[in-house]
Amino acid sequence: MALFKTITLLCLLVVSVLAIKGEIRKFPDTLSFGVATAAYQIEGAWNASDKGESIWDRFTHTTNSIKDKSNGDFACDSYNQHKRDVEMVKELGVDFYRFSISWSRILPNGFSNKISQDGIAYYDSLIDDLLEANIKPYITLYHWDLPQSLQDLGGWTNPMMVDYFTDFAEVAFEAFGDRVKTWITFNEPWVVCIEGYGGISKAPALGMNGIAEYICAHNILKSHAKAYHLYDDLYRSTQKGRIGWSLNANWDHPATKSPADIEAAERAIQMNLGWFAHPVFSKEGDYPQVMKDRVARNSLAQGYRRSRLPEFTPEEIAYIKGTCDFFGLNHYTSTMIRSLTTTISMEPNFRDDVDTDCFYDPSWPEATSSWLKVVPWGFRNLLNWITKTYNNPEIMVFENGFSDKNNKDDVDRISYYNQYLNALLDAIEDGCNVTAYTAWSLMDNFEWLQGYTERFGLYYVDFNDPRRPRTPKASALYFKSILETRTIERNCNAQLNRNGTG
Ligand code: GBE
Repeated sequence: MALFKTITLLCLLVVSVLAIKGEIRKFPDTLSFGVATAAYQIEGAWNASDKGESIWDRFTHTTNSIKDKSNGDFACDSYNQHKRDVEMVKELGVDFYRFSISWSRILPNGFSNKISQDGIAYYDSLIDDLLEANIKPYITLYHWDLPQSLQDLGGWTNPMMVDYFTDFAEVAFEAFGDRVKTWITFNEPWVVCIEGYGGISKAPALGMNGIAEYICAHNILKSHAKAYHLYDDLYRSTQKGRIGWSLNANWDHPATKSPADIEAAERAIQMNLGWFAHPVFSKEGDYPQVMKDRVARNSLAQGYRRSRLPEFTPEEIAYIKGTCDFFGLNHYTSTMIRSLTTTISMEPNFRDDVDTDCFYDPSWPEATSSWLKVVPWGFRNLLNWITKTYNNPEIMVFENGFSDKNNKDDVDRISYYNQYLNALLDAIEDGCNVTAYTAWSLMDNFEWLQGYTERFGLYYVDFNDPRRPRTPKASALYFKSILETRTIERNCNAQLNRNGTG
């Protein structure tokens, strides 16, 4: 691609000019870079060969929930175009590519008695092409696309899922573990449970607020731990890989310096991130104390005979503790938190259990996604909070990114990455042990409820063209130049603004 090379050279030139104008900062050699995607968001081929139906197939086909009435039937057509995907990943010059496996593509009915040879062959080929290009494959086992057959049995509210998930994980370790050395069991269990079980904005849209999300999380924690122990007991010594999961978290910032707001912000982080992180990363294990107290208090006031938050046995607490080789983090944005003094409503609700008022500071720059504001210092604070709270774990950032509507000359995305990568460097200088940074996403894709109306890609995908051509956006070239030099200018935003393009 001659054009690509020319533009790259131009970008490097811009960076050098900036070097003269502003400070250039170097990334440590211990930090590796990647890009990420997820199966349902890119693959398409929803019923190719013997693939089974997933909850996202069912949800998009049978509800009216997706903003542009679209679905992932065809998506980016990566099932047929993964060679092009690998080419792009290679062009960017990243160290690793994080993608997810579609459970129902390799186990069509959800169970491990029947393994799809075509499903395995697809991921085999993707993995081999990546390795050939000298890019490490990082696999997410569960990025939200449960086989519908398992949903029919209750999905994550069914304790049997612990075994079914572990079976699925074992099939993946057996098939791919000779070549894949980084495993992520679950992507954002908070989103799975809060949005899919408590709420209705992700499949299966159960909407049993205050009840189902806690059961879901309980079973996912056990599923994760069991898959971890399986890897640890049977595969680690020969395959020599690492395994963890990836938790989503905002930075929750106290709206004022009042002790009540400071306490509320801490409670918000504990009951969102800590819900999943405390059982695994804290010294004591189990759910955070503040969470156990709050949910129990509200449950009793609402007339329940026990807390809506299930309890772990001491054996389970010990079994779950320590089941991550790294702290996987997906981070995009921040929230302001104020304390509330609500009277307890009789309808159970996770947000009432947390009992804080969240809002966005109106001064924060916006993305297209309503929940995404540009707050780079929040990233630095969050990394420091994790480092302090969980005794300095190795942190791998598995997602970070910015959405817009339809822009190939995406200066706002460049500015976002510049600011967030600077914040990451600040955190490393503060002493945080961050070893991976991942941009979401390699390319525009199916953005769940938002369909194709919000774009996160470094590569532009033309969803009106049946061939789904991909073209690098300005941000792809910017990312590439960062990877080539392993440096970043301190403030490209000011530069963009000065040029009147930001
Ligand atoms: C990730 O989640 C996903 O892993 C990825 O699949 C997705 O494409 C990408 O982000 C971009 O969205 O009104 O504040 O309560 C908050 C990102 C919803 C984490 C959205 C939940 C972002 C956490 C809604 N957020 N999400 S509200």
